[in-house]
Amino acid sequence: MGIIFSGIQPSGSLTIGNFVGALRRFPELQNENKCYFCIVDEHAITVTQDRLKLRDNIRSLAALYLAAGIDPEKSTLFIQSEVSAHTQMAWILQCNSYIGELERMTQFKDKSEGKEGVSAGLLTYPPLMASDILLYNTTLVPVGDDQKQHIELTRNIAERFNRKYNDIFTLPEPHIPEHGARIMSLQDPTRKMSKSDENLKATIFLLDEPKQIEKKIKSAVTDSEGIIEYDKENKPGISNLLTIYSSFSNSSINQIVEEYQGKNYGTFKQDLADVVVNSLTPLQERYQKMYQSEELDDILDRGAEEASQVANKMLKKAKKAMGLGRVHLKR
Ligand code: ATP
Ligand code: LTN
Repeated sequence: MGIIFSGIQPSGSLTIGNFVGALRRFPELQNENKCYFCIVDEHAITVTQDRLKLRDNIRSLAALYLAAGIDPEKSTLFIQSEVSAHTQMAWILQCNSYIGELERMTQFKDKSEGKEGVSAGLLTYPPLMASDILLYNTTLVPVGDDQKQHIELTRNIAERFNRKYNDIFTLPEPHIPEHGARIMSLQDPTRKMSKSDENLKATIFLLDEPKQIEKKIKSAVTDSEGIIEYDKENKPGISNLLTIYSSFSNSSINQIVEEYQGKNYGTFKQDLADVVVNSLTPLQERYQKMYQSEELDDILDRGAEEASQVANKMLKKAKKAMGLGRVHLKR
């Protein structure tokens, strides 16, 4: 049995990228492993969030985890800020991270580039992520391709700590899907589809209405050739749509290319919209029920309690290893 940990930021409404790269792969892991799924709200505040929207996104994300098939009887589902060991461990791990290695993270470079008033939290985001993972003796972290670098850094921080103080941390492995690990923006297919993209046409949200999905797919950037084939370098737009099609159907990219030989982009886009809408509709129905239910609060309360018990044990070990706290004199 492995131990799985993964987190998603409530930094906006979830996209089909989050779904294909992460969320929809979680349920199948629950039977064979102990799983922890987290709403990483403390990561979301590394950039400014609207207070009311953040609260809503947190509840919405919890409901989506359940709608996607997370079973609270099997897995622990919780909100990061409700388990205080995460930020406490993050401080310990920050003190074992180097500024240089944090500055080299692609996500930090992307999110800070050209911005004024970049928060210190954006730089120290990876040690908080390392805490999430290391607190639970995690062996496997299911994520999209963009998070590989953060997991590599988590391993380096853990190894460094183990060597310097005491061998307490398990080194985790990333678990990245073979296909759909990086769904690209519909408007700029050289950039990753992201829930915080300002251009709303670039992103299909899991909770979009069928009409919106259709409209966004129809206005997706392609090329003027009109030939449906997979060529990531020269035809990034149509290649991304093929990846999405394949991710939402049981067909491989080759089969789809074959099926659409001689057909035009319009037909292909209409069929793609139908495929995406048909897979998202049942998820959206389950989501609505969960979002409204009091059961959701009970699940999150239980999740925070279960997670705290495990996390506090590891936090205690880490503090002891570094000499924090005091020696108790027996009376
Ligand atoms: P933000 O835009 O706020 O940075 P995000 O959309 O990149 O957010 P995260 O919360 O950072 O989403 O990521 C949640 C999970 O979804 C991670 O495992 C990440 O690798 C995966 N993921 C995010 N975007 C994509 C994408 N375009 N394709 C595949 N997987 C993705
Ligand atoms: N950094 C991740 C979100 C995240 C995460 C984690 C993923 C925070 N903590 C722990 C896996 C394990 C992201 O931006 N997608």
